[in-house]
Amino acid sequence: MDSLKQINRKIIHIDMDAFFASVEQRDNPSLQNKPIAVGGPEKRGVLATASYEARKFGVKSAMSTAQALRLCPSLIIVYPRFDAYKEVSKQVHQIFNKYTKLIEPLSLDEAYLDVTDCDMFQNKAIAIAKAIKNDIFKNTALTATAGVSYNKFLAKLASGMNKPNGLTTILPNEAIETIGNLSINAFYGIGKKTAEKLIALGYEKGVDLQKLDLMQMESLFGKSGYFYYHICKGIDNRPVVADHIQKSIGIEDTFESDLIAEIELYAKIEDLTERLWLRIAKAGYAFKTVTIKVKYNDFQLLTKSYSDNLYIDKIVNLKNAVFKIFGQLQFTKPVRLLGISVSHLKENGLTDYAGKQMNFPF
Ligand code: TTP
Ligand code: MG
Repeated sequence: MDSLKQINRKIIHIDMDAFFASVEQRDNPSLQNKPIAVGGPEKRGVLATASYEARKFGVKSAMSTAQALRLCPSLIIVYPRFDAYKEVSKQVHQIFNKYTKLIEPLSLDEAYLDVTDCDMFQNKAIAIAKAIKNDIFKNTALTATAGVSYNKFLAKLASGMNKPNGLTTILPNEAIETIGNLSINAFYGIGKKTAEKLIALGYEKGVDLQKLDLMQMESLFGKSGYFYYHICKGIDNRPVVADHIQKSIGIEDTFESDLIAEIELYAKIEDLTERLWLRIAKAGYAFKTVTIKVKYNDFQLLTKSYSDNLYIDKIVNLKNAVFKIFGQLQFTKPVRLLGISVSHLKENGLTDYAGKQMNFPF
């Protein structure tokens, strides 16, 4: 019964194509049809994404700019313009809103839509997805890829199968076979390490996992065994959760050259705290949790959090929390990135406006 009910849902996953790069190509005609990448400078920079022309050379997200230039010497590097991407993201979200209110954004360029109750196009999800793609193109001059199925896992899998500007459907009677053919590396949520372990044990494709019972899946995946056991059978009960609420506010800096001296790190963290407070103050949130993120020069990532029982609503308390965490961190390796974020937010949580103004000359 449960799985029957699931098959009645209609989920669309939308993912903008080469998002940052496409916005740059749209806004600057001299970049069109050329291999471009959006990211940091040649020295120490990392790429956020690359145009499809650049991907032919093997250039991709998270690659160092230096390596990308070795693969594709004619690559044009463009610095990111986050405001432009946010603007497009807002426009696209407004388009989604015409079709359904059940929108779950995953990032600036990706979202799940539950169109089960959408009464446009005779409730045909493929036609709705087509209309959304057209609407996005008409309004933003950018292309998006859509995946259509009866749950989130399959909708996202479908959109990944045919990019860019694709529209792929996985029908209920195709799910088992499609998942069976999926290589372990391509399973959403299975990380590189787990995939390597599974492959070493002889599990290379979905079909190898589909043969296992729940207990075997739990011994392979631990707590996630239950989830993947059902995923392999094409069952994913996760609802599309409309996400109107901001979960965290953060700020981070990648340094031109690595920081080693504690005094430099201290100055940097103080500067970041003050800049973060400006953002918090603008948004008006109080918060309970403060997190510091550190990326070392070998790309090892470390996060450490502190949570207060009461909401923090003053910069002095934010600073105390930040330095409490900072004092517990070991800086054994050169640092290339520092970030701070606050979470467990409360709207309109800042009452101490006078204090805020005194702390900060605007
Ligand atoms: P993605 O949707 O993963 O990538 P994309 O839109 O560039 O390309 P695709 O056609 O394959 O969907 O990410 C969306 C944006 O998020 C991307 O344009 C830039 C940013 N991003 C990063 O900054 N760093 C990353 O490592 C990734 C993967 C994305
Ligand atoms: Mg994308």
